[in-house]
Amino acid sequence: MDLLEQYFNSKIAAEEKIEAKDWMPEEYRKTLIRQISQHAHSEIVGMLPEGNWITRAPSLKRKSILLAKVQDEGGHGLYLYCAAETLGVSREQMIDDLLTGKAKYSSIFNYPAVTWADMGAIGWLVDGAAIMNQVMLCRTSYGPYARAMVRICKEESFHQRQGYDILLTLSKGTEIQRKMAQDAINRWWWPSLMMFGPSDAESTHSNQSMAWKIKRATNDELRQRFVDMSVPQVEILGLSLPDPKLKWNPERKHYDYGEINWDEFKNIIKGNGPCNKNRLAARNKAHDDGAWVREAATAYAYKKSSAAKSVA
Ligand code: FAQ
Repeated sequence: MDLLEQYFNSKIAAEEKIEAKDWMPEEYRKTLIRQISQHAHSEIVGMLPEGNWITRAPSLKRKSILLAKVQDEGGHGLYLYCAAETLGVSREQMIDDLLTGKAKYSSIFNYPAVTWADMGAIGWLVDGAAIMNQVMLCRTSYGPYARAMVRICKEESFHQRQGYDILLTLSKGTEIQRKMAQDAINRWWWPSLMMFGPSDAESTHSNQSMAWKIKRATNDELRQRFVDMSVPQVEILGLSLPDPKLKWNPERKHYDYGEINWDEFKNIIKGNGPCNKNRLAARNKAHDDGAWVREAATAYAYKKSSAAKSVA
């Protein structure tokens, strides 16, 4: 092991952050580019299921809250693309990988949001799962990623509360509203558990990412924490989680839960989920429709820099 690698390892061991200009192993760089860009893509594609409901929100107040939430997700995507750029990958390359279907994004965003109650379930469960995963990332070893996560987590907490508030309102409403809330929870619960990734035994990257302190907890540990957190919350709603095997285990001091449908997860990751094609088509259309904005901004920047040069 050469001196540079020894120094890198000693920084990781001492809980010091690795910064953009520091030497790092090529595999560490590649792992971060993969994870951060997938994370950024998830935020951007994640705007679509909720964005679809902005025009149909049931009141002006709900509409403004949802609009702010969806904008926040766009902002998260942009911080994360910036964090990934510090590792030497270009924004164009990352976007191209997303638009051509080469890059992954979170499986969860390939499910449809079919009723207003889904806005509640997404906020409560999807943002809740995202926070569970992202709180540990505030302590990730790469400085720019860790710092981006601090702000993102603060915003995600508001997102989770707004989702829970939607479900709480529906749960106190008419019988039809309660049913709508329960139906949304039934549809989003299992896909939310899949967000944490494959089981530890199946996870390709966990061991190395834990050793480098990119990940600070394993997929199964985070999934268990999420289950344990969700059970008392669903009880307050007076609703239930769709898992007959969910049961407190006094020895483990955790809830046991049923088997995740990993075939469904793998199928979605391969691009065959209910909305994969639709999501990519929407992102490609937005990219094409926005071409004139990018061209105008580039032309303006060029004009400004040539004007500055001629003055000089
Ligand atoms: N979906 O070895 P592992 C949000 C892939 S943000 C699709 O365990 P790793 C906010 C994985 O990439 C949600 N693919 O991988 C919001 C790998 O494939 P590869 C996103 C998945 O990286 C809310 C392969 O399986 N959050 O929701 C998934 O160590 C509401 C093997 O897996 C982040 O991205 C999946 N669920 O652990 C926005 C957080 N799981 O790359 C809008 C940062 C795994 O070898 C509305 N990411 N894969 O081809 C992470 O913490 C990690 O990357 C994990 C996966 C935990 C997701």
